[in-house]
Amino acid sequence: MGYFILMLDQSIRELESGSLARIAAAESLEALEAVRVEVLGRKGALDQFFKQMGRLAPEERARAGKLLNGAKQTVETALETRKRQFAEAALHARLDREWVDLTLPSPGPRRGHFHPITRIQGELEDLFVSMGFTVLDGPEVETERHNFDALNIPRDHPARDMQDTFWLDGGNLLRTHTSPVQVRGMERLGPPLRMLAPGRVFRNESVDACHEHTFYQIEGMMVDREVSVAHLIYFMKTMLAAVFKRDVAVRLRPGYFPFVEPGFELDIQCLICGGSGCPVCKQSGWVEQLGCGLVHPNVLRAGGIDPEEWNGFAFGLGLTRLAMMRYGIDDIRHLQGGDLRFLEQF
Ligand code: 2NL
Repeated sequence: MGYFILMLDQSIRELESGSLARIAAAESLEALEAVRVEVLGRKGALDQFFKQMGRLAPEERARAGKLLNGAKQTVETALETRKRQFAEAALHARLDREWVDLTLPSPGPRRGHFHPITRIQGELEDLFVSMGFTVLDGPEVETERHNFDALNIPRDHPARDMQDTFWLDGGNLLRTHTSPVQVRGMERLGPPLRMLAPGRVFRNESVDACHEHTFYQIEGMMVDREVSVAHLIYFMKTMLAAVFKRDVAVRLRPGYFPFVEPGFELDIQCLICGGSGCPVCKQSGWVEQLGCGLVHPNVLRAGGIDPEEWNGFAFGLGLTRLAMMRYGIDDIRHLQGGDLRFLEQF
């Protein structure tokens, strides 16, 4: 065996062991690829050796060829093995990140909750039922008689306009207040009576921060033999104390509603500033809360009740306004928008 072939043997072995060391030390797929290109690639180190084989004698060429092929195999196998190690390490890292503890107790089903307006309505229903009132329901599509005529609202009253009322084909309408429920209540229950009429009402007006075309009202009425404004004030104070969960000071101002006489606007002392003046009460110390009064004799008569023998008080208020006051909400559209991120706060 000549000197040249000995040198060739040694170089091949050195290339092989050098490559294996670099593969073992490689820390990335890129580093492995660099080794592959340098050693196994076209014009790579092994290729250079193969090219020199032509200069060898035939039997030496066979031996060197075997050696070279062996080195090539060894390096290829080492590359594959190291690549697989990388893949397994990546998989283990992922599994470490993504583990799930199957023994953890379940968080349970997510519980829903009532809309703030529904909650206030439910609380008021419970309170008035505890004071002897019956909660009534009625149709949202009403007759002109129940919504207007029976309530002593004149035929030329602006509330009957196209602008204020959604009129339907055939002369019916979407109720503009829950009063028609109380008209039906007078007819059905007869005196003496105490009733509460919560519900959805509709007004044909444009929507802004304070107005919706659809909103919620609660009305109530008590009819007996000698009902006075003192009774009215007692029930209103009891109701407002329950809603705001504290005693509230109230004041009455004269107010006009065709269905009551006398009629009042009832204000509460501002809950934000305590009456000293702030933006919510527009510096007046008082916030308008509801309308009320003694039921007009014409309305009692329209409900089949003799005003010579019976009288009563009635009141009406917007549930939306009440909810906004109680929760400090400044835009009515939040309450009706249906965005759970907002509603879940209450
Ligand atoms: C308001 C004012 C009010 C009534 C509603 C009523 C109903 C009948 C007879 C007499 Cl059947 N009165 N309801 C009385 C006074 C005021 O509502 O501003 N509501 C939001």
